[in-house]
Amino acid sequence: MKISVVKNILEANDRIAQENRAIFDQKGLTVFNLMSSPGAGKTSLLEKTIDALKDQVKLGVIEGDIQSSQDAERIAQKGIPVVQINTGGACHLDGNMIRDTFKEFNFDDLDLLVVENVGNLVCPAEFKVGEDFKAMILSVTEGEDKPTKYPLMFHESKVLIINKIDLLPYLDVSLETIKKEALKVNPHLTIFEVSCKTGQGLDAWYDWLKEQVKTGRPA
Ligand SMILES: Nc1nc2c(ncn2[C@@H]2O[C@H](COP(=O)(O)OP(=O)(O)OP(=O)(O)O)[C@@H](O)[C@H]2O)c(=O)[nH]1
Ligand SMILES: [Mg+2]
Repeated sequence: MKISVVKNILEANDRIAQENRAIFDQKGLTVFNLMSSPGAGKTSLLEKTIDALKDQVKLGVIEGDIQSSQDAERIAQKGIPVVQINTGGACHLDGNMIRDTFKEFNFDDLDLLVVENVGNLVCPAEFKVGEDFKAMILSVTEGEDKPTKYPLMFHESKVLIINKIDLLPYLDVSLETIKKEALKVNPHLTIFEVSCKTGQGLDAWYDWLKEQVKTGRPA
């Protein structure tokens, strides 16, 4: 009985996500859903990405947090449109929450909409919001075993951004092992190794993302 209730919730969410997706497609908007554990560097990556791309790509951001608007305030300082969702306890964003923000944006003025999900390594991966793809961040401080212990997010993501590589000299963690374990869960992952602190590795991420925006838009 319980299983069927969960299934119904996910099916209802999938329908709403599909409707969102149809609107994004109509507007030629590329949308990605950025997920990670709390503190892995989602907002830091967005701040860097906005600084690097804002003259070339018209960006908007939806921030998801259980409470507070601190991340939205960080993004607003960059001068781009941002809406904060407070889930009030829920550990993920869903299609309905995303749809509720649409009135706050002018999609005709945007190329790329990024959804920063609630910091959580499990729940956000279960829910579609109408995105073109999911991207996740794993920071090296989280350890080598995370792909094996929390496989769903790795499985659902198109991109894995391994962040905080500036800290590797201080940790007993192997980047090669993290990558090997992640690729065991999902051999199709595109992987970037970056530091949002030093900027190392970010150019490759920016180039890849620009390409997604270009190819994601109708001719
Ligand atoms: N050393 C180091 N610290 C980083 C790096 N990226 C982010 N941080 C720090 O990690 C902390 C969390 O970064 P955020 O960008 O707020 O992480 P988040 O994933 O958005 O966090 P939530 O939204 O709360 O889940 C901050 O203190 C950042 O300065 C990095 O590459 N290296
Ligand atoms: Mg954040």
